[in-house]
Amino acid sequence: MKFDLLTLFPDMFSGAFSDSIIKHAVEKGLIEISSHNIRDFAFDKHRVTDDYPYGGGAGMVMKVEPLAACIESVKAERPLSKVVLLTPGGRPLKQSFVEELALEDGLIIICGRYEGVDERVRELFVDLEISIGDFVLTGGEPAAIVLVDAVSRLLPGVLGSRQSAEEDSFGNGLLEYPQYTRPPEFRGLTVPPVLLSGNHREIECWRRRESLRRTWLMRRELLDEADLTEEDKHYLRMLRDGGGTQN
Ligand code: 21W
Repeated sequence: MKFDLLTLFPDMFSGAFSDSIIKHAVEKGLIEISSHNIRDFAFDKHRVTDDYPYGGGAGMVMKVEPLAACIESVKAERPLSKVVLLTPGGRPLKQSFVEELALEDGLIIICGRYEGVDERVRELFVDLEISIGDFVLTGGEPAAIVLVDAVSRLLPGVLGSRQSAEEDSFGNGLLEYPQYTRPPEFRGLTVPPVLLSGNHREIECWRRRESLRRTWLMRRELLDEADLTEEDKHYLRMLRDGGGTQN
């Protein structure tokens, strides 16, 4: 998968993809990441990339001409890639949406700055608008790092066989179960005995119930979409009826 990042601040990405998993995926040729400085496509004397909003108001708007030139230059190299605009008003990123994006040939990702981009960029070039959540960033760059990371780890070969993309939180639609490693006691807090029992059937059952219990407590709405067995539903009914004493 090819990621092209269009930005006014390419330095924000240096270091961002040098962590072991993403870096390794680049080295193995599983993904390719390039950043493009939008300012290199501003051809006026002062290479201006933003301007005052028509109609007035605070802040600046990213100009259409440099963005158009930058997008067209990258798109010419990568005709199959989808053009993504990262914006607070976009479609909220969810694991199911990340799974859809992982099927694409490539993503050309526009990182907005200032108050936003000239609407004609959307009309002319943008295939998808994405938000990473309901909070306000200073620009699209941190969102681009999140998007590249989340999509990359789903591509075949990116995660080692030990880390599986299936098993983790949201991969199965539930929150994670609690995890422990040595020592068996720390400041009076002990590891749940079932994890030391060696009974793999019981461990699996305990972990599933802990996932269900945490999801019920913290993110109840996720249970509507999760794949639940009859046994899961039975356990959830017990939680709902104020249980929790029976395991
Ligand atoms: C923040 C851009 C606020 C625009 C019209 C009139 C990309 C982001 C961003 C930013 C505004 C994402 C306005 C979650 C985010 C991003 C920078 C407000 C004001 N519009 N996902 N006035 N949160 N943020 N525009 O902030 O670029 S994905």
